[in-house]
Amino acid sequence: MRLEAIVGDITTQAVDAVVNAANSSLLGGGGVDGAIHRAAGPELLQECRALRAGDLPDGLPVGQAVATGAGELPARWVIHTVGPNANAGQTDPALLASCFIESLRVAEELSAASVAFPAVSGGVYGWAMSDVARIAVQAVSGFPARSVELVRFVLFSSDAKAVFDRRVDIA
Ligand code: AR6
Repeated sequence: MRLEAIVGDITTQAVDAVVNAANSSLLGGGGVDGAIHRAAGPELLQECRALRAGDLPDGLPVGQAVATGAGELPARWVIHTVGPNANAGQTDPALLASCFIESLRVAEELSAASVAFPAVSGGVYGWAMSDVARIAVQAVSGFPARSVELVRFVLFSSDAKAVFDRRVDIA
């Protein structure tokens, strides 16, 4: 599995699966979540509503992941995960690691070869970017991938990319 970090907009990534830093409602929000829903169009929200009406009446728990189609995005699937919210006292690194591991597990179920991750919990949910990078790279590089060949971390600033690059380089 190859790991890379780039500066970019995750909604423009032509990968098999784009990971969304969602909230438990799965019904949209700000940040990456808002950008993905805007770019994907109403089909994505419809699929999320169907999940809530079906298997996930109480929403998606923190640290879990679930896939939908990707609407108008250049990706094939969106894998929604819910990061821990440090501002609400959710500071267990295992919960954040679980977001990356569970997202990759879902990607493997889809036989995805390429996956793009944002800095889950590194925005509104208040985790330090250095902690997100360390936990993300450790979780991804320890994952026993079969179908997934490329994991791309798509960061919104060159500062965040530099933090990820340091971890990717020693992984
Ligand atoms: N592409 C790549 N990265 C982005 C983009 C983008 N288009 N937009 C923002 N980022 P956040 P969280 C960066 O807040 O901390 C939502 O309202 C951003 O600069 O999106 O997990 C959800 O509905 C930051 O570094 O996710 C939840 O309620 C990183 O993505 C809550 O926010 C993650 O920031 C989730 O908070």
